[in-house]
Amino acid sequence: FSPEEVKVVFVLGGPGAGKGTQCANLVRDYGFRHLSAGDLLRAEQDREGSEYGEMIKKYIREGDIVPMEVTVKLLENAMKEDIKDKHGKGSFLIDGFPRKMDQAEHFEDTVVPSRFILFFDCPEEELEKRLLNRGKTSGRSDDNVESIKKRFKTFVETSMPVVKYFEDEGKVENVSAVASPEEVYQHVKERMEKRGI
Ligand code: UP5
Ligand code: MG
Repeated sequence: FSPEEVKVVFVLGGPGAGKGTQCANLVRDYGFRHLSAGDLLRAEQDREGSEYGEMIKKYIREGDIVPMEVTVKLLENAMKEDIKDKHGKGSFLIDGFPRKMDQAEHFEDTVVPSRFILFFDCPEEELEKRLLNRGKTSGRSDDNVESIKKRFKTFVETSMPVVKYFEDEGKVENVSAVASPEEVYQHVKERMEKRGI
């Protein structure tokens, strides 16, 4: 994809930080297309005939990161599909990706470099409270105490280094996610404007 025509903002933050919630606001107000890597993986897992279904199921329940080839392919296909009728132009919020260093490098080298990273900062106690609450109705196989602990561990050990890497490049907009969704969104909008979106 051409970096002039295709805008990508990575949306990162711990499990339950509010990535999906805030992306919905940005889609409404800025005309982005929202691509959640987790949602794409869950859809692939449930797709009849998928050769990756069982593998994805196992990784998600264990809070592990699915091998990047699968996730990058799903993202790339969704992006291609979206810009097909738009003369190659598009703006994407890539939610929950990249969460491992190899994914970040591979995507920026082979798909398109990101404009910046929107990072939602939230303490674990708050994340756990939100996820357990959502787990009552979400039906997600990873919204239970055991999987949540594993997701936190993966986030700290594997995904935070990615945020650190982008931070060193001056590409991270850090937003505190501990406030009402409306208040958090006010800060998000400020950061979007600051980055000229
Ligand atoms: N909520 C939201 N904002 C709130 C606020 N300000 N105050 C109070 N409550 C708030 O929100 C979570 C819950 O909190 C909701 O109930 C919401 O109403 C409430 P949500 O917006 O859903 O948060 P989000 O950050 O999107 O949480 P999510 O659980 O989706 O984050 P994860 O990063 O854990 O999940 P994801 O779907 O991205 O990934 C799942 C798994 O897929 C990973 O663990 C991994 O196994 C796999 N995966 C890969 O392998 N590779 C990838 O590249 C991506 C995922
Ligand atoms: Mg989400």
